[in-house]
Amino acid sequence: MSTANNNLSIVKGKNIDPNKNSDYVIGIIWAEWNTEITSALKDGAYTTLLQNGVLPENIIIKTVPGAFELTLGAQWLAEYTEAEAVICIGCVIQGETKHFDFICNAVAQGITNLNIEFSIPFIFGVLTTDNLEQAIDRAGGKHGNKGNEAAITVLKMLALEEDIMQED
Ligand code: DLZ
Repeated sequence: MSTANNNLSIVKGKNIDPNKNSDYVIGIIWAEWNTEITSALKDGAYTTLLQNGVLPENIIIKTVPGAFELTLGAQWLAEYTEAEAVICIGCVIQGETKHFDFICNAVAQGITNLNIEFSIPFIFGVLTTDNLEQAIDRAGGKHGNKGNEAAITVLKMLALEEDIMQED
């Protein structure tokens, strides 16, 4: 869990060799809802990929209207582009209706299913918070930037895949 003293942003680069990342093609799909948050997450993911050797021309960035649409958008990136992994970015903020639960469950399950179906990494970079302040804290605030973490996670998963495949 990401806390004030412990978030993945501070282990940036651990176990990652930037020299090996220049060939990866990575998709970023991000939701327009709560744009001020998701845009910061997307920028964090993009910058972290670049800092770790991924080439800008190998990063495919697309938007969907809301978090609910992330699953299909991510699937299309996997199906119709060269993306070998997809970072899914969204922000769902608890409201007064049950929308929150439905959207969070749907996108979490949808992204889980994509990982299994395509056998490539689809990273869950979706904030699910009680309020806007918690989201700001995790989009470049005191709890770091969840977009950075998502980028580190995708690179670690791609490195893991190569590592396991080399053992065959
Ligand atoms: C409808 C809705 C609501 C209430 N809240 C959010 C939210 O906090 N974050 C988000 O990304 N999307 C929200 N949406 C939109 C849904 O994700 C979806 O775009 C619509 O229900 C249309 O399918």
